[in-house]
Parts: sequence; C-alpha cells; structure tokens
Amino acid sequence: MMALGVMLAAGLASGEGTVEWGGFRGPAASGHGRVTRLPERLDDATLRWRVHLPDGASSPIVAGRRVFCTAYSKGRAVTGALDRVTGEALWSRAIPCGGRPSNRNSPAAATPTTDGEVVVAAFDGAGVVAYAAATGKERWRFDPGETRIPHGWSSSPLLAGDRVVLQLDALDGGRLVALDLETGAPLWETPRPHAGAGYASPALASGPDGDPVVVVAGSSRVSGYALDDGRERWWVGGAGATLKGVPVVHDGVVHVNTWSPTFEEVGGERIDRPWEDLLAARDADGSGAVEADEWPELSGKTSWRTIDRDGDGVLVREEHEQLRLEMAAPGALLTIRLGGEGDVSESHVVWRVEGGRGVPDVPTPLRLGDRLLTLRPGGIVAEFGATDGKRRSVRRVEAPGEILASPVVGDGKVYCAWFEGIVTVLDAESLETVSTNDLGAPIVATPALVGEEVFVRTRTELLCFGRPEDR
Ligand SMILES: [Ca+2]
Ligand SMILES: [Ca+2]
Repeated sequence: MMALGVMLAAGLASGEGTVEWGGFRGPAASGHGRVTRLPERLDDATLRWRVHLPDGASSPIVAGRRVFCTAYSKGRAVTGALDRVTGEALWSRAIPCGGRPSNRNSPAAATPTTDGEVVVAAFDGAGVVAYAAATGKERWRFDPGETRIPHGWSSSPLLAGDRVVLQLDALDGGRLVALDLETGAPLWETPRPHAGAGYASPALASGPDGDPVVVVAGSSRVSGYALDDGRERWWVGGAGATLKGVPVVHDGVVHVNTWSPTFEEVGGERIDRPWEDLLAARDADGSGAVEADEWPELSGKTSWRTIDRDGDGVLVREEHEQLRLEMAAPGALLTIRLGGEGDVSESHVVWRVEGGRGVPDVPTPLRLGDRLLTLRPGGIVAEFGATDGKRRSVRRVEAPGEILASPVVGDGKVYCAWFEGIVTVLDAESLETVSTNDLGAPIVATPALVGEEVFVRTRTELLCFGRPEDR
C-alpha cells in the first residue's frame, strides 16, 4: 500500500512539463538528481516495486508521474511508460528492429529523452521514433540509415529546445543530425569525416556569446557545433579512438573521457608500423592493399572490422592512416574551456591526464564540487581535481568485474552500478562506502535519481527504491 507521503510527492511533481530526469544522466546530463532524500541501501526494506522488462541497456527516464524505458525483444524495439508510484504499465509500443543484442550491449542501448510531452527513443536497427508521453501515440519516425559500428549504434539522442540532435558516428565516418522535435523532419546534417566507431552521446553547452552549442566527443576530436545550423565552431584534436559517455558540461568547461585500444587489441601484429612495412609483410599478391585473406588471423574479427572501415574486405592506406591517427592518442581524461573558434587544441585544453589509474573508459565522470569522480573495472573509484587534473585519491570498493553505467549523485550519496549487479552507495563527500547491494542481474544502465526514489534498470527488471520510513 502506498502511503500518502509518496502519493503527495509524486502528485506534486506530476504537472505536465515537469521533467525530473529527462535523458541520459538526468538534468543537463549532469548525473545530479533533483531529489529530496534517497535510501542508503537498495534492499528488500527499501524496495517499492520491481517489474520484469525485456532485455535492454538503456537507462530509465522520469517525467512527472511517468517512467519511460526502452527494450529489445524478439526483433522488436520496445518503448514503454510505467507509473512511477506503482510500477504499473501505462502503455507499450513496439516497432520492427534489425539490431542484434550482445552480452554487453543491446539494440536498446540509447537512453530515450523527453520534455514531458514527447518521448524520443533511438534503437540500433530501428532508427528513431517519437511517441506522445501521455498516450504512447506515435508522432513520427526517422530512419538514419545503416550505421556500421561493431557494437551497434548506442548514442543517446539530445533534446535541445525544439530539436533533437543525433550523433551518428560509424567506422566509415560520422554525421551529426538535427531533427524537428514536432515533426521529425531533418533541419540540418553535418558530416564528421574524422569520426570512426563511437558510442558517445552529445551534450548541450553555451558558446561565449550565449548561443547554444552541441558538444560532441568522437574519434580524434571533441567538437562544438552551433545548435542553430550545425556548423562546427571549435574542435580539440587528439581525442583517441572510440569514445563513450557524454561530455560533462560545468561552469564554462567540459570534461571528456577518451579511449584508444592498444596495438595488441587491434590485430596484435604491429599494425602501428608504417604502411609500406605492413604491405611488405602482408600484401602477398602485390595489389597495393591488404585483402582479408592476406590477414586470415584477423579477418572476421572485431579488430579487422575496426581497421577495414568501409567493410569492403580490403585494408587500404587511408584506413590504416586513420587508425594510426586515432591510436596515437592514448585514453585520457581532459578538460576543455568552452568557446573559441576553429582549432582550439592548443589554446583551450585546461588539463589532460593520459592513461594511468582512474581514467575511465565507458562510465562518464561525475563532477562533485571541485572534484571529478571516475570509475574503472574491478571496483576502482578515483577522484581528480576538476581544475587541475591532479589525481587526489584512488580506492577500491567491493565490486568485481566491469563497469559500464555512469555514477550519479543525489542527497549526498553517489550510486555506482557495476556490470555484475552490485550497486555501491558512496558518501559523496568522503567517498567511503555506505552500502553494497547485490541486485542479482547484470547492469549496463545508469540509475535515475528522482525525488525520493532510485530507479535501477538491470538487464531483466526495473526496480524502484525509496526510504522505508517514507512509505
Ligand atoms: Ca593485397
Ligand atoms: Ca576497406
């Protein structure tokens, strides 16, 4: 039974247009929840409801009384709304989906976004679809075409005013596309020829003149694009190969984590050597290129798909050069001052930490006051000075395995959801562990923090937790 307090809290927040957690990482993609108080433990005592969901890697979002989720089931891309207080299904819609699920990822990997009126969902293999938030009535669809990328298109759509921005990076190049939120019609499209495979999502920031700028982290570059017409206003080079997460915009700067595979991870056999040396070793038929059958150990594997960008079965000089350029920049945590025009690689990089402990791959860093909190596999929690990049502490919490979800914070508590199903709650000040909670199923999605509630989507369920005394 729901107590009056819960009903009231949800009721007060349920006015149309109230959007508490409207996209990936919540308000302004910050990872900071608009909350009153949150539970210290996620267990039977704090569980308010749990519902089964089809498989998915996307995060739940919340607007007023509704929670929205996406999922993938038997060739269908599913979008649904649930009652925030009871978990009851309000509506569910499905469209055909040609994407393929995997251990770590899903065609439903992109987190949907909403302004409280419309929900926009994106799927690998099904494109983008918009529904009325209240009824689930379909408003429009957009087909981005095929996106060649090893783990499937996963970038979350950005809702910015009257438009939706899509980052469509792929092995053979990328695009940034803006759609009209009302109709789904394309407003502009900007090619991103330097982009390779990437899974990052765009973020919204302001330019020096106050104009909205879309910050995009992709292979080789972090860029700022004008929201109004899509022109690239500034960029910073040396951004690595395959980026995830979302740029963290905070008070005139943006923090970005980048990642590059090691040479051993792409081919093993000294793929970083000059093209002429590679040809001498591999080009048996003297064609001036390396055909797949000239590198049988690699062909058919992810590493071959990574280097043969256009997927024609032939490795040519341009593809090799692009790979070397990306891999020349190791994984890093970098902070860029917003603004400037053109190449601001020299002028606007405030600090850069390359490699080493605490530099994250998949999870987005969390800004906590003058610190940046980062998560690494094996329970590694690190903090960096946000203004100087100095590594302040590295600790290990009780959580084995991978980390794919991003940390989020509310009510002085940081929630870290590890792939093996452990959610660690940390004190946001001391970073001491408050509780360790086993939810019993893999977690890829970033939790949502709203009001008095913590929403966690595992691969099989959506769970809602709240403080027991509030029931
Ligand atoms: Ca050849
Ligand atoms: Ca090729």
